[in-house]
Amino acid sequence: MKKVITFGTFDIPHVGHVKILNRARELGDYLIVGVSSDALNQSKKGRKPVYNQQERMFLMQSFKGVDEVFLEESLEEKRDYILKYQADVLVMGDDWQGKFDEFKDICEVVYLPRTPSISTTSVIEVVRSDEWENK
Ligand code: C2G
Repeated sequence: MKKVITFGTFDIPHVGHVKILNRARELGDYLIVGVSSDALNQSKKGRKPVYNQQERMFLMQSFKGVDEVFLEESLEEKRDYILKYQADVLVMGDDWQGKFDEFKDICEVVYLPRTPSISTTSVIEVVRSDEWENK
């Protein structure tokens, strides 16, 4: 069985998230998702996620095609997570292009193109703006 692993915050799940998960799943038979903890997100992006880690893990578990979910507590532990979950492929969006090449000794590393024009930040901005209220 070919296992695929991917990581992310997946806050306010959107089309870009679903697309990368679907494409990741197609690269193997079993998809494992490391969901960034609230603390990791705070240190990485300087803000609290809208949905907390339990909610984000629950949402990811509910996605068709996601077989297993765990909490990613530190960016530095990627190698340990890949080994622990015996992943054959690491998938990340191409905003991370080249950043995880160091793991090519233990798994295949694949960067998939991000879906254009959508992000958690842009959803927050649109909902906050008058533009949305007047739609
Ligand atoms: N993504 C995408 N298209 C978008 C937005 C996001 O393909 N329009 C992908 C990202 O490239 C990433 C995944 O969806 O692979 C999750 O995105 P984020 O929640 O923004 O996660 P990120 O902050 O990139 O966290 O250990 C690494 C981090 O946990 C990755």
